[in-house]
Amino acid sequence: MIKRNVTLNGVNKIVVADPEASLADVVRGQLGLTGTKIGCGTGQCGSCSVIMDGKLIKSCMTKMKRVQEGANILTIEGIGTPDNLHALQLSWTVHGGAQCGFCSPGFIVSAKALLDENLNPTREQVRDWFQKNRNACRCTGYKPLVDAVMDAAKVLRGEITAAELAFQLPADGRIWGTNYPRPSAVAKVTGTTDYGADLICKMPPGTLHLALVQAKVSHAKILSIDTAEAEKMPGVAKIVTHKDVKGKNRITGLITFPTNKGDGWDRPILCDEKVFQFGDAIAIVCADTEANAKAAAEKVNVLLEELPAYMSAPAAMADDAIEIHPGTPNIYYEQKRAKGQDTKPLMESAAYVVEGEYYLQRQPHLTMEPDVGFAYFDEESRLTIHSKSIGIHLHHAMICAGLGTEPEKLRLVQNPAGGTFGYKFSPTMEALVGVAAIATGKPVALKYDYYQHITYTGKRSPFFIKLKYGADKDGKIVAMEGDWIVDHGPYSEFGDLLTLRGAQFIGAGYGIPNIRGLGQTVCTNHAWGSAFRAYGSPQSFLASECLMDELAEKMGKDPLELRYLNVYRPGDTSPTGQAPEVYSFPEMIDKLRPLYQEALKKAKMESTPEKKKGVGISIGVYGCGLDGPDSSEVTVELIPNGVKLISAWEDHGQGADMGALGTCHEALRPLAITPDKIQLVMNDTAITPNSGPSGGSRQQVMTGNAIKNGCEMLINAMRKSDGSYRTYDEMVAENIPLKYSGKWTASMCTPCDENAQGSPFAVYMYGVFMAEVAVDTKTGKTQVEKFTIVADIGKINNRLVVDGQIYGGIAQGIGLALSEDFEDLKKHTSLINCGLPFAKDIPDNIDIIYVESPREHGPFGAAGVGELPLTSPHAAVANAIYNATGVRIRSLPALPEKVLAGLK
Ligand code: MCN
Ligand code: FES
Ligand code: FES
Repeated sequence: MIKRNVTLNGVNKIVVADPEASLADVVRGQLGLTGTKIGCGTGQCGSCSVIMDGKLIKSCMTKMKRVQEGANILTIEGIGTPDNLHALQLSWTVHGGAQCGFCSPGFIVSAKALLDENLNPTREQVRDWFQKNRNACRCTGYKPLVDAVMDAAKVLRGEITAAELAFQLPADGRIWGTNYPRPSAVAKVTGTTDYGADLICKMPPGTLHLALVQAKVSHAKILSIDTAEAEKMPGVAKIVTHKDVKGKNRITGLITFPTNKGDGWDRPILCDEKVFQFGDAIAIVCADTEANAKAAAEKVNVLLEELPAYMSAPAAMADDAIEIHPGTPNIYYEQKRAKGQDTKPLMESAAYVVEGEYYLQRQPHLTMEPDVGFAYFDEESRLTIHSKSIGIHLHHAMICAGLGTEPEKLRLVQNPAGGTFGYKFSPTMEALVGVAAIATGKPVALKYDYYQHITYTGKRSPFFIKLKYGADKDGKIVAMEGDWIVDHGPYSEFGDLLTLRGAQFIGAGYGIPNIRGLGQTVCTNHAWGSAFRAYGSPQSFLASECLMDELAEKMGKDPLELRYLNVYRPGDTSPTGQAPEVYSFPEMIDKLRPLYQEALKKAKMESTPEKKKGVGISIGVYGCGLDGPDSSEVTVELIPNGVKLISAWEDHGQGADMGALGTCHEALRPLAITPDKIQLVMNDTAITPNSGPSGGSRQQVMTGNAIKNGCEMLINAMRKSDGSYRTYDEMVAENIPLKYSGKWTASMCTPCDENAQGSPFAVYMYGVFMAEVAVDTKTGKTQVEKFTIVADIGKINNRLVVDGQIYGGIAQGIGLALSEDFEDLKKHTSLINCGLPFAKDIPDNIDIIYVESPREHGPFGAAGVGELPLTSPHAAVANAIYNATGVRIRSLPALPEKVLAGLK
């Protein structure tokens, strides 16, 4: 042990610590300052940034032995507090810098170090600083963070006051459509939000810490599991294996379609007979400390017989491939698409025919917060599981039978989440902490390190797509044909639904009358397929939007004008045969056209043989909801000092709190209450009704409508005959109920049939994307210099939130286009190796143009937004690379070596 006298946030402290411990662990665990977050834990993300003796450092990489006697340490807690925000913290809230907020303390500390050095930086200097110091954010696309630093610097220089920077409530008190900062922003920017790992630091004594024994191969038969040696290790309370699981020991994938050849019960909680993928959990060590649990996990002996591992769909589809789940064929689901006439004769007679083959990679989510959860028995003896779940009621149904718990004895709670982007549409560790709590009867906690987080959570499923368009002499597409293969990894959950997404979105946006094709879902031994923002559509649009450019080229037509000719117009229907609810594309393209023409001119002017510049276009569409008559429920209750809104609008970081507050405030406008009078109660199956998962960009529409419905009922009950409203006391005195259940069902929707025909969603989001790129012809490296999106997401609830959603989604699209992948289990195991974009990889120049067509079925005209910006920005980038260089990249990511090979 070492002793140090340090000054921590201006206060003298004596610290006694293990010299090998990290400063991050000591600050968080021993000193209780959990504002400093641990993301990657390996110096790549900056979540743990602190300032020591005037220098910005990564506390996860700083061992206590390197902390000098008398060191002066500044953490986020020393920068400002919720009632005394530093200008940077205020600016972060005003610019929407904290979405999930997990990166915010690290960024703010980093920005403080920059402004201490240079109080008048340029935007480029701010970007350089974040790049150099490796401050990573997965939510915001960086631009709002640069905006925040620039405005904070103005306050610190005395050019504007903090009051001038702060959000001003409009005179009419209405917050709908404004930049009202989300309610959780202040806690996020001050480091006072407790995420899962912070809550674990604050669990009661006696909590057991868990470590997993995981498979290091991708496919094997389990011959034996020997825990004897591990049980004797220090601090071990129990080693849990499949034998300890009381229930079915399976997580059900809740198969969506009866034609699925599997039954959905294919994912073990703890492996019993087989290992299906790298990282599969085989046993759980429960011990007094995390270190003891991890040491003991090393001593569990698992004897395996390795089986051939099928690491991609074609390998698992080969004739000689064995069944990964014996009894279920590796191709376990097929989805036909058939609209209009047979396409064969139409292709033969078409004036123009183009075809191409495309592959979209296994995109990793790369949230800043690694997966985390804990479990205990509550005061009603309910097994209570806290996690990052963005579908608490859904996950309840998926894990209950596997655990062997009575449904009413299982409770799921969502912790504040540091981003999920859909990976938490799947249960991850919920059932693991659940079985450990049942087996030990104690509170238990489990944190994945970043390696586990990458290798043992779901990924975007790769699609292999063959696509063909037949067009008439003017370029109007008359027929589309094509098959797609979905590599869904070993677990079937939602694999059939994802395959259907191909049928819904390949070619979406265009009124193509005749379509044929077949999608196949394939079981493999690579990472299991989980949801990822825009689920199934980036795969679909890579094919249909790049092929559109190929058609334009073949015809000698401008790609934007060819799109203009083909986009939905009255009388057209979508690939599923549904009439669009609005026809905004022509107006959207009209808005983009002058900018596009200008961009083309600029690219031509600035292009040199060393740096070739180009412009690419794509369109994107996505549905808001789960297929068919999706529904949501909330409770609205009048309380003495306002209104309580109880919902399970789970928060990934997108802004569920703001969404709920903004919608509720708008619905309650007749009561003229201020936003602070609306109390939000969220995300606990014991308290909140089933609002459905935060997937499919559904909550603003589904839960938004349910909130509106509940508020209307309350207002009706409060209304007096003279048109004024009863007070709380008057309601109580007259014995009028105070609590109303708001519900909404998309009853106008029908799920798709066996030909993928139907009206699956009531509301869609529409986007037109334009990427401007420069390709270095020596290295093959592509830089996106500017990005423009025209978005129709209906009426906007919160402008700050939707701007943030769009910036962040586009940044993920640029990563998808150029760098991100999870293929090589040895290489793709860190943020940098997985290709996470840092500040300088994303343009500072991102323009958003809104077309707000009101939606009949959206609350106050709103559609969703979350997934729109990741539907097809990558296709615009791929098209721009072609425009710049003539190199057509059909398999992403467009790594420099691929582009270079094309150039040669
Ligand atoms: N909104 C609005 N006006 C509109 C539409 C939406 O102000 N016209 C706001 C909503 O109030 C909400 C946000 O935009 O705060 C997103 O709303 P919506 O599109 O309905 O999506 P959900 O709330 O259902 O969120 C899920 C969606 C999905 S599916 C993924 S994946 C996702 C996403 O949102 N993951 C995210 N955004 C994310 N953002 C962050 N920072 N982190 C993630 O993991
Ligand atoms: Fe320290 Fe990522 S750099 S947690
Ligand atoms: Fe930066 Fe979520 S706000 S990672």
